Amino acid sequence: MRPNGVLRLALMAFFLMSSMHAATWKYAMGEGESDPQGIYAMKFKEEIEKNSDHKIQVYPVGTLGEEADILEQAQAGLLQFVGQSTGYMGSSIPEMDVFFVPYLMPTDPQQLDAFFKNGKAINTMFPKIFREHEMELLAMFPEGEQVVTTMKEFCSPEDLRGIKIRTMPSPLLLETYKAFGASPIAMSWGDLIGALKTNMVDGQENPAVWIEAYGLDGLSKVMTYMGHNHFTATAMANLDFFNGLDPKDQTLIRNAAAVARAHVLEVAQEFDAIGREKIKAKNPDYKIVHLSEKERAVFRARTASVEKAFIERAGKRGEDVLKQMKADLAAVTK
Ligand code: 6CS
Repeated sequence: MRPNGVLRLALMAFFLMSSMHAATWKYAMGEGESDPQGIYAMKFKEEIEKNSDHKIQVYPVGTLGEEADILEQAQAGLLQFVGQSTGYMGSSIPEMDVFFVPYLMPTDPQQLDAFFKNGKAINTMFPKIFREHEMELLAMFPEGEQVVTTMKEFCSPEDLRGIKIRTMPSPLLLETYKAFGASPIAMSWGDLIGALKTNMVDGQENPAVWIEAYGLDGLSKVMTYMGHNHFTATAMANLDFFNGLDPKDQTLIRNAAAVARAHVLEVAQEFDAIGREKIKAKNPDYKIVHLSEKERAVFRARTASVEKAFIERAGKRGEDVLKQMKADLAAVTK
């Protein structure tokens, strides 16, 4: 074989190997590109593509199915990555419902950062739990403080009696709003706008950035901060896919996930404030209420039944996760 033939063969093998190595990975998420999960995904994509020959194809919510569908697709290996709201995960990973036990997270932004960055439950316990469900946890992050939109003001469980509050499909969120005195209805995001317009539900909870972005303030009269929770999102990889990668690519993914989480932790708080300001500017008559500590204490006193319901469903490990979340909360708020 002529020398240049050997060289050509070597070059072809090299490019074949490098093309085999350069992949396009699918990343589906539960929000749009300009929403917090989208900001996370686009930063992750930027980091992966900046530091390797791989590409990331991002699929916003609705392109490959609704929020409830994409975790199953990722677990089946149809997707390499998935971004998901915790409110859609409790039915497949019961321990994830711990994120719906009220008053378990700090409200102060710095304390919240530390809770997500250093908490043992999130950074040590959940990665092990996710692996049992065919997923490699890459990041968890808050998108903004949960705030409740309704047609009438409320400041006590009595005021919420008979009020139909939509919740994400997490079984524990129904328990939470029953404990708060309301009549909760579990519903996917895709059905909520119609349900609000037809008075099938009276209200719902989401962060201000989401309320403003999707016009939920236009379908309510007041939004109330109870200090009861934050909207938490996750980013994960299919476990078989991740374990099948060479260590270099695993490190690439973990580094990209860490950079993206730091980025979204930074912008999510600002975004939430911007969302609130936009609501005030758009609709000066719209009421924004912050319950007092005394009023919050009445709701907080009702969380025991929610914790009990969580442990009944998530078992001993759920109880251990709950204990650790409380210890993590104490560690950042002391
Ligand atoms: O309320 C929901 O279901 C939606 N809310 C947010 C903040 N993200 C996606 C989720 O589907």
